[in-house]
Amino acid sequence: MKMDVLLGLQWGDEGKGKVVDYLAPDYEMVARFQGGPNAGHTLEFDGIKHVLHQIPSGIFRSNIKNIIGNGVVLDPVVLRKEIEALKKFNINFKENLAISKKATIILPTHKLLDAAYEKSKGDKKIGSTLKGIGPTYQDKIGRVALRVGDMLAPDFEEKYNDLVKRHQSILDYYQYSLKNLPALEEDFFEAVAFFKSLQLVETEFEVNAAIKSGKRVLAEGAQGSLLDIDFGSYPFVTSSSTMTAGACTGLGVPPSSIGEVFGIFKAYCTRVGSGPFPTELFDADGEKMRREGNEFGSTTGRARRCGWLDIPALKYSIMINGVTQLFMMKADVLNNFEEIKICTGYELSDGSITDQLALSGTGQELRPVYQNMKGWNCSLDTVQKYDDFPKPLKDYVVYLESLLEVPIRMVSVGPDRKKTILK
Ligand code: 2SA
Ligand code: MG
Repeated sequence: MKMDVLLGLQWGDEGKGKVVDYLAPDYEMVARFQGGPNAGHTLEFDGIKHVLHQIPSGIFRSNIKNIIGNGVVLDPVVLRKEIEALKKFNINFKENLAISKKATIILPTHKLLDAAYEKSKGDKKIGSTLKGIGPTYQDKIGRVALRVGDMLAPDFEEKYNDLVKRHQSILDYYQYSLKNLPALEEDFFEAVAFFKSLQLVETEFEVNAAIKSGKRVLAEGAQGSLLDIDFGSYPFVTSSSTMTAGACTGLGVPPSSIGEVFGIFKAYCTRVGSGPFPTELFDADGEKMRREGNEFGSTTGRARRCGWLDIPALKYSIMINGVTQLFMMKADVLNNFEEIKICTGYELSDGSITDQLALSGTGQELRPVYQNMKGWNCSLDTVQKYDDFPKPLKDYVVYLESLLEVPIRMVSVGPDRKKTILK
């Protein structure tokens, strides 16, 4: 058996949570391999909306083992709050959630550092979620971070104090106030105590054993490929490997064990935070997408930037991830457009046209070249199967498949589990 991987192909918020929830009945294990509390995965069923940050999206199904892998950066305070918020669902966390002892822990000072670094960048700030992601990964690569396994050792507090001392000297340099630290530390140590009641193991053994024994395993990506630390719009990226290869390093699974790669994309584009976005709209159409799509950050509440679908960007993500099946989300957000645009290439400053995405380091401004398509311009409320789709929407799907050269398996026409149309 192989492990399937599910990832966002744009700048995050493609609807990954909904697709994991939809596919979950086919799986016995769902594993997060990167990112941390910066993620916001939204699942909606039985009229209730749930936003998960660090807990894998398989948690609502009692037959699924959920894994937080070594590639994740974990905030104990946020995890505790997430678990407590789900109390009424009677989830057996001790049984159904396993956390890697090799996952890196986010300290309160990592969050302060995140804010200090952003402040120091002025108008060149990344637009970080301020959850401490960048500084924690920095410490991991710098080989000074604390890991989940360290929490179990008798000298944890000593190690904690050593690292905090380092952080304090950096925060002093940035003249960043530490007045909130004692309150944050109180929450942190309470959460550390709570953490010890959870299942903390070497998850690479669990995941590989599951694959070997024929269980179906799904790796759940967070953020999106265009935010990848290597291939995203650097430096306006997150600090982890958000691609298929990241699922290998973030879980300890060999590349030969990867099966299907599910690429999730929205029928248009959004981005939250700073950085290049070639098809961004600053007009009434962009405003309409934001309103209809309720495009506000599910972790920070920030308004998301909106724009037309970008084919070269999607092709790039499909290439670096080896996507085998596509899932198109939020088609219903485009219900009230008479005309829909698709970016098929970029015009460079010398007038030439390219379809190769290069979001950073070229000094080139990418001016999108658009192809216009007729909008379906009607509600999709009564649609129950692909054959019910209005013709312009079918044309949109078929045209995208021809450009992207990967089949679109499913189209989502609303947030609820039921609003999921198989092709
Ligand atoms: P960070 O906090 O260091 O990872 O930020 C670096 C960049 O990555 C972007 N980023 C995201 N973009 C979209 N969605 C994300 N998750 C939340 C959501 C975000 C929110 O689901 O809506 O609520 O604002 C996410 N996480 C990180 C971030 O905007 C920076 O551009
Ligand atoms: Mg999100």
